[in-house]
Amino acid sequence: MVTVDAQPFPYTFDPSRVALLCIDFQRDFVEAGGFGESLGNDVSRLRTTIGPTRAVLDAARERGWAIIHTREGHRPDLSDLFLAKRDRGNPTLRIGEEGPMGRLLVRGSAGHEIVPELAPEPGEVVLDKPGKGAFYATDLETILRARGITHLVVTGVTTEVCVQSTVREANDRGFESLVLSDCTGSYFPEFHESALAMFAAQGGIVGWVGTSADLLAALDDTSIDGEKAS
Ligand code: C5J
Repeated sequence: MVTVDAQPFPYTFDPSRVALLCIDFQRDFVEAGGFGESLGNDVSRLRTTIGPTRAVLDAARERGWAIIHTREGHRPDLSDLFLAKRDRGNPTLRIGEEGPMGRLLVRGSAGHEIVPELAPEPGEVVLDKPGKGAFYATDLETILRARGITHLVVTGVTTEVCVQSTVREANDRGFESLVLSDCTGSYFPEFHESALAMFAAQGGIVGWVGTSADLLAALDDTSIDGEKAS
């Protein structure tokens, strides 16, 4: 078992039953010219998440964890895009319209791809989702249950939108989530802090919050096969 210092109390998991979730590290959210910037956001605020997430991804790969990358986006014909989603944000550049990285949040466009630093490797699951929560209209729950996963280490953007929706959905399905504060980010620092505080409040009503450094330190203390290192 691995135990990580976390809020509101230490987070313990069986390394054979954990998955790393990397939520929506797409060029459209993290790079200039994408969907996030089209909404008037400063995307540089999200880029600080990439380095720590890469370190966690490397550790997860070394240990053979299940790794799941999600991408938010839509079919090219936009048949899975509700008007309630399309009609939000910047009216001059909506989902499906042509931006500097291709059609915004459309599957197959350059902006829909995961940033090269965190690109999926063969054998890792890449899950396309039309909504904010990664369980909504996807087979994520089936994939996790088929592998016996009970615990999720969560990274991704943005903290108060797709990360928050996903950890709440996970909690309702009985998964235990550790959200890494430096591997998640928001265009709004105050929303990032509030969302993290909400997860861990009331005795961890949604989940746990920790740092990549604390997770990596706990993994260093544990051998690759999950035994406590001597
Ligand atoms: C947003 C996301 N912010 N991945 N999506 O629209 O958080």
